[in-house]
Amino acid sequence: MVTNKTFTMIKPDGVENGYTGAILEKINAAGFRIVAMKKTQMTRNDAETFYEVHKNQPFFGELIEFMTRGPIVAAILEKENAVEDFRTLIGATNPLEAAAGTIRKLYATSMGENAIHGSDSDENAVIEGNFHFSGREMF
Ligand code: 3AN
Repeated sequence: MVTNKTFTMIKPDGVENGYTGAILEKINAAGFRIVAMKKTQMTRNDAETFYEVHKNQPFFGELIEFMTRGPIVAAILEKENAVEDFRTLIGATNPLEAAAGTIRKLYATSMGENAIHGSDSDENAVIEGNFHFSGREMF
């Protein structure tokens, strides 16, 4: 099912480094509508649940430490072809491989601390959006 929605988090490094405003401007300029948004901090349990698919990866412990160490900005975004277009806007997981002008090229520091998350499918966008927001927070 194509929902025209995706889910994003500005990760703790992006917030700590003061890039929240600049990243939101790029998201707006690319034509995404902010359906829901909040600044919050994930608990260990939140992060372990959110990233459960990665639990057997060697970087899982590092990922959980990182994602819980400070505030994030979580948002649901809407645009035609949202999931794919947002993945293009943020760039490759490894900022060294991210295309020029992408959010990760501009604001990420490493493969682990890569500034922003974007859902990788319509199905995951719904799961991830529902993880962070209730129906009455989505407009
Ligand atoms: P993406 O966020 O581009 O979809 P995934 O889903 O493969 O990438 O990985 C989820 C998160 O796990 C990444 N955003 C990154 O923070 C972290 N991660 C992925 N690969 C590595 C790695 N080799 N070393 C450290 N952290 C990693």
